[in-house]
Amino acid sequence: MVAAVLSAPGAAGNSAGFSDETAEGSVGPDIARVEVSNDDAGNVTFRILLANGASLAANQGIWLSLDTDENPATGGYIMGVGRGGFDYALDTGRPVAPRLCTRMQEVGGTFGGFMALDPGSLRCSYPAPGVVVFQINRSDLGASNGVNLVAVGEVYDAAQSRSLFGDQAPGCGVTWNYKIYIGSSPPPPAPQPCTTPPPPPPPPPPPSPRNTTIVLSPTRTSVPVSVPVKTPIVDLTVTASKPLVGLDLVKLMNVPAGRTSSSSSSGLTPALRITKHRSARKVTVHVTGVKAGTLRFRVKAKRVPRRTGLKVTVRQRYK
Ligand SMILES: [Ca+2]
Ligand SMILES: [Ca+2]
Repeated sequence: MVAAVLSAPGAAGNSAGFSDETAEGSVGPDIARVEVSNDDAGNVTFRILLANGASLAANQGIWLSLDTDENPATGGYIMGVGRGGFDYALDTGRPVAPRLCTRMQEVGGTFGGFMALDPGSLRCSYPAPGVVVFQINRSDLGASNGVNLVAVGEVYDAAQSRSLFGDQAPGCGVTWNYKIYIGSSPPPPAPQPCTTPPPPPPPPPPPSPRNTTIVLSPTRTSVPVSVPVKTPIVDLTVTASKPLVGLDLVKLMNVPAGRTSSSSSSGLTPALRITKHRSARKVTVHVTGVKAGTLRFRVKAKRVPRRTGLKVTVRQRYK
């Protein structure tokens, strides 16, 4: 049961060959291989090769079960062949000369089974010893684009009214699949099921807080500070080592990257929104609408009795 794709890249239509074990011990003809091909007109040829080139005996035939919509959930199950889902069957027919062949369609009803149809484009032939050929246009197989298939060896009873199924190729309840390609290349793949687009990548982690230490003194009660910023939200915290009267953070401006002027703060930071809380030991300023660049401000106090260290913490956030 080895499948081998025989089609060359770019060749019109498609072709494939499937090999079956031989001498499995079944009654009737022993199928060794099934070769399938189709042309661009949709004519599909099934070549059933019998083991050792043996020709069909007068009481033997070949039955080909076809799941022509490649859907095991539709169609019928017959006499233990495969796992069902067969929509059509091709049969060599009764051993008359010349042999006829029959196109059958699965029918439901009380007993299920297959009903003979007008053969349509079906032709069968026996071009060499041990070779049975069915040819049929896909239009007579439900406009099939591909088939799951099982070939079965048959033995007719003496009255030629019933047949006994023997060798199945492939056996074990499985099927072979053949794609009917029209044109030089396979059809485009079926649309992929809807998938949720991947979430956008998270923003880069904000820089860790930057600390700056400044010193105020009785003779220097106001100190300029400039810190680089990258995020739209910045929390500035000024913490004094000792309480200071009038401790404040003032003249805050945002100089976007590429702008060097600090002579006028009015035009530089039109979207800046500031919330400030003050105490004698600490000033916190929450700033939003910050553009990447620099934040400049002054830390001051009204009265600085003696040299006092202050820690300026800059915490940057995206939200
Ligand atoms: Ca076999
Ligand atoms: Ca089916």
